[in-house]
Amino acid sequence: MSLIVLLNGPNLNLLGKRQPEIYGHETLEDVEKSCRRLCGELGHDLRFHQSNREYELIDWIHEAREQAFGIVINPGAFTHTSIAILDALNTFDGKVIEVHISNIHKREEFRHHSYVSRRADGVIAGLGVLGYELAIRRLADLHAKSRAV
Ligand code: DHK
Repeated sequence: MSLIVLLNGPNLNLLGKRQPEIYGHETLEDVEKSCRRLCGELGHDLRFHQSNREYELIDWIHEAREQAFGIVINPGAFTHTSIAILDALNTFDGKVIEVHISNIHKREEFRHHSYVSRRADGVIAGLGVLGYELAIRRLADLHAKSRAV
């Protein structure tokens, strides 16, 4: 299994246009391109999705169960509200890295709590869109280590 599933939640389709002072100028297509390039270099396949609908994110997590060794997820605002996404991630046996483009801890109080962090093996926040690539590198590393033993 060499598949990584990368999921983006609500409003991240507007990356580059939406509050660039917080989320930067790169678009989600830019992020997808750089993540695909990196996965290619690392010898992994990438499935890249974005949805504004909670159930779609949950369905993609379920799909990943039998197919992927790792999930990178930026759940957007569902980070702070969704027990359903947490429950879905708890059905997944691989590694999970949670990514936030902005530093959620420096922002409004309601962004400080993450349901997803109760499941995540690692959390990246505030490193801009570079966080996605770092998350992929971490998953690739963990995968290589798990095969070495
Ligand atoms: C993205 C969002 O859409 C917000 O709702 C989160 C996260 C933060 C980010 O930084 O990527 O609070």
